[in-house]
Amino acid sequence: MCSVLPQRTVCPLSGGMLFPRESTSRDVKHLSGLWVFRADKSPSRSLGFEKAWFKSRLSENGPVIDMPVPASYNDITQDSSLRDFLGWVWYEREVVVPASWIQNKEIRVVLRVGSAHYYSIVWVNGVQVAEHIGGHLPFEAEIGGLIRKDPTRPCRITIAVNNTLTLETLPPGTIQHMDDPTMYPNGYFVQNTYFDFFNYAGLHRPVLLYTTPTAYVDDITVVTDFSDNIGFVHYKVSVQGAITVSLKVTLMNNDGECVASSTEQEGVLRVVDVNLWWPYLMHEKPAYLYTLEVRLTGDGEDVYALPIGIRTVEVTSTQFLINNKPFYFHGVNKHEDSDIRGKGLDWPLIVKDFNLLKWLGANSFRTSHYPYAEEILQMCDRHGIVVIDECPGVGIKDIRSFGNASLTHHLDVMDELVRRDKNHPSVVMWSVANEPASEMPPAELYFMTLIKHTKALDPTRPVTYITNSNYARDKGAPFVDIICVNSYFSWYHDPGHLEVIPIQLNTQFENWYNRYQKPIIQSEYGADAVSGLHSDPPMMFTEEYQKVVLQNYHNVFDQKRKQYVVGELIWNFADFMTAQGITRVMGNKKGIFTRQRQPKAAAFILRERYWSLANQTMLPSWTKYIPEHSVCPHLQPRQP
Ligand code: BDP
Repeated sequence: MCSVLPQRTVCPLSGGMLFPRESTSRDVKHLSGLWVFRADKSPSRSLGFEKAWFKSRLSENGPVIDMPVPASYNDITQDSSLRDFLGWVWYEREVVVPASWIQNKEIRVVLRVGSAHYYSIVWVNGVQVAEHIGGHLPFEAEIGGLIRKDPTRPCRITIAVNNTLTLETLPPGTIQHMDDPTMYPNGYFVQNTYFDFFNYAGLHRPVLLYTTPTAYVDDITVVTDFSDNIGFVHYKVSVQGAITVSLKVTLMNNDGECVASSTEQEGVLRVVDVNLWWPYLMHEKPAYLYTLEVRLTGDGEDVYALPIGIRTVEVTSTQFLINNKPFYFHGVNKHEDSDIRGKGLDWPLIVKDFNLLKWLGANSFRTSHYPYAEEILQMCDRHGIVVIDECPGVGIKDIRSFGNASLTHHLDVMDELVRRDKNHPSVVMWSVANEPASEMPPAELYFMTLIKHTKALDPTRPVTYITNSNYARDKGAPFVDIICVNSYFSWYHDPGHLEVIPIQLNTQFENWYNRYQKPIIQSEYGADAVSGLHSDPPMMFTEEYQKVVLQNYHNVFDQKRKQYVVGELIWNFADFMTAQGITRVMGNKKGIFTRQRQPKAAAFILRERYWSLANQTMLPSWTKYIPEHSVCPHLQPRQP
């Protein structure tokens, strides 16, 4: 058995992106709630810049409306021109900052934007403090100096966000101008995208202010390992603003007891009788988390407490191993998507989705097709849901999106993604793209560079991209650790012909495995079903058809998972919104739950299957567990 991921090194640090947490040395002030908003509907979309809307209150230079943050702005009003708007929108919020933040010059005040889709510029009291490209990852600016300039004024934060996509953005898109006056109004243009979800925009994740001392913990990188009952936590702390670094690193178990400590900035902590981080349904105590507390002393005290899980991930030619045990992904693909909120972070929705995942017996999901909120990954860490973490490389279909500018941006996005998510035990693999045109000649160099780069950033996790291209023509497959393949037999191919699934799926697996000898995940499969639509014998778009598609796939999975198939992820967890088009009825209906999270018939099929798979794949030592969510007596775990 040969591991392709033998190294356990700590990746280099350059500027951290630690999640803002309160501590004895740090405050957090959330700015969620109502912001002031205006879309710049001027023909050039640049009136806001010409008139410098950032220089004074937005309400002083035109009409404004209320806009909730976090949320996409598209579905908040009754105005279809805002739903389908292209260009700059302007958000503003005034904040009263605690006096202590102003008075104490030894405090850094940081403004953090969790996600602004797609391109954004931020001003504080009229001064530009940040500019960020990319809609799914956080960015920050230190604003202490600025707000101290005039302590009597509230701090006015203005954020302009533009949802225009180009051939060099991730995801890519193009703007098409329609110049024929007999067909279109003057100045008419539309945005074309090559992905299948609505291009929601706005401030999608929390915006907040947090403080740190001027000498502060900037980044922590943790890589874990174990041998017998000893866990090893390799760590590295990056400190900024301190002349001399003096610190204490303490690892605490989940009872708050110290299990290991050190005063070195970089080192290895040894944990006796280690509790490993196990996925949900694999172990009776899944998702065990320790806390790594870093306490900086000397020039001023800073404390940061990072939850960590001790686990390993490896890939062989036929298996995916977590803690040296075979792991089978039985999970879902999701979207950040819901009624009214669009892609806005919403806690009731997040908790509901995790309850549904557990009800389903799902042990994993893929963040199709962009990085999800950090808050969601934290839930995965805490509940043992395994994550394939995908970057927004979706819809790379045009040969011009394989150029240098695109690649450079893609590499930057992977830097940002790995920096943000490297310490999550739930994240077990990076996906650098979904269904790119990987048969095009430039794909070979592009993916070789991208995958090598990602492995250099993080040598401890496998890297893949999701393909639906032909096995013989796929240029990037030689570089991935795992083949992830999407297919829609009897849907996009041979629509209505359920009988072709067994043979075509079998051929798909055999071809890929024989050519590359790498484990395979069926990273998407499914069929649209309009909830409440029925027919027997099954016809396309009914709940029965969706159910039978799944069952046909499952029969083949059951043969191949004995060999080299290591996972199955349904497309999709829930119905989701897309651009309007003749193949979409109010969005994509391949969800096993509706957009409102009610189950279709397929959800019950999948639930039976996933609990049964859990029953077969859990660790033998775990014999007393009765799945609290299962109502099916025949799905109880095996007895001793
Ligand atoms: C797959 C894409 C996914 C689509 C799905 C579909 O990866 O984004 O939503 O097809 O058409 O190929 O439902």
